[in-house]
Amino acid sequence: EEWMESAVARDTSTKPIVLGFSQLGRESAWRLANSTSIRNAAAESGISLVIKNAEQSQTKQFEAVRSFIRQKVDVIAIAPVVESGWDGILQEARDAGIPVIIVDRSVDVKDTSLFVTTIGSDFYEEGVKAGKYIQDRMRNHPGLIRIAELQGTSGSTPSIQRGEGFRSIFETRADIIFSQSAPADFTEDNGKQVMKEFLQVPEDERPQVLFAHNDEMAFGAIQAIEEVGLKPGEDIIIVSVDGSRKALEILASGKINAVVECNPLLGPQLMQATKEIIAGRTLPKRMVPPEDIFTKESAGREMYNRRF
Ligand code: GYE
Repeated sequence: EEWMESAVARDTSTKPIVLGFSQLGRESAWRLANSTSIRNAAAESGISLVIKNAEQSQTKQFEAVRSFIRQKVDVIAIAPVVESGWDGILQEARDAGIPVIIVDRSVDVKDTSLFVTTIGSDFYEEGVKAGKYIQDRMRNHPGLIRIAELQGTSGSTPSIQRGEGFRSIFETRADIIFSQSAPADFTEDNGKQVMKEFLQVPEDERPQVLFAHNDEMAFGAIQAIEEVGLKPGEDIIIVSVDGSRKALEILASGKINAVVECNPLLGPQLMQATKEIIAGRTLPKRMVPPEDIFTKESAGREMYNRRF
């Protein structure tokens, strides 16, 4: 009898932690690197990972969370596609007694005790960095400066906060106008399409600056700019966010002028947090990885270090 009990006890203590992760989609190199980082870190730390991809649908994310609840996973992680609408589903997880970690983007809920912690970047600061670069780059430019903006997914934290951080730099500048701004969902195709529309204005109304909320939209925009016979990086100064290797290569070639880093390699921190929750430790409410900005000078050096 006794040995049986201890056998059961030992089995329980060596049973791997099960983590259910609702990833929001596959729209960018950033996202693919984020998923890979989480898969690798889970394997390395002996955590059993169940990952579901929601293809940009919040409803699918709800379904994923409900399936994790039915499977009785130990911890749920969510990379939320948009900020709003999470109160109910997080309550369902709480009722089931399963702790939730928010990864990458944020949720906007009344009761922040519905999640343990958020692991992700300071997107407002990324916008500030992009704005400061443009301010400096355009400091000797005479007359009005028209800025076009390719936003990410509407209602997503990085799009909201990158936009706000960027604008905060130009609040007192009457010579800077945001002439065009529209969402392009963080994808290359939409970036190209929306930029094409932006360029269908009289020549003297074209933007001199483009702020793309991620690299892929900048890649699409570069094609659109070249198709109307303009030089990206010269006729239109371009800043993007993320810092994939491809973006740094294009930065080195001069068609993008600056890339603000956004770190997708959140896997190790997520596994660490998962283990600490299971061990009953208290975590800070927010964990932010350090990030930089790349320019033509640093791109050549940095691109070989990129892991995505
Ligand atoms: O910048 C973009 C991706 O949420 C930080 O989502 C992430 C953003 C990233 O599609 O490329």
